[in-house]
Amino acid sequence: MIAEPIRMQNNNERNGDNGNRGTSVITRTKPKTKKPNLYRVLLLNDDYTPMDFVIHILERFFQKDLESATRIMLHVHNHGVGECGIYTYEVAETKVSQVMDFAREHQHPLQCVMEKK
Ligand code: TYC
Repeated sequence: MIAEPIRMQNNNERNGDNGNRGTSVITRTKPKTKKPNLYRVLLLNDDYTPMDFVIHILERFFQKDLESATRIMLHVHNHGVGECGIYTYEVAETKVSQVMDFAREHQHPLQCVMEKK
């Protein structure tokens, strides 16, 4: 919770009557929380990217252990698409760029996309 000063105009404050008179500061006590928009980062299947390369991607960029990475890779292989993680916009965008750059460097056609939750 953040205490936020809010300037209030008193009843006795008149236009042109400046200085410090006629003002008060109150503090907001209601918790003001905003849920961030979240984005799924997805891997798409293709016929050419090696399974071990996809597992490596999941370990390196999505902090998956070998077992989770293998499970997600096989899910993508069998179903066409799978979730690597859920992030705020900027983090998701960075993950997608990192994966696409790394796949391109290694000349694999792997595709990574993000979608709003
Ligand atoms: N289908 C690929 C193969 O048989 C493996 C693969 C899995 C590719 C997941 C991409 O996102 C992917 N070598």
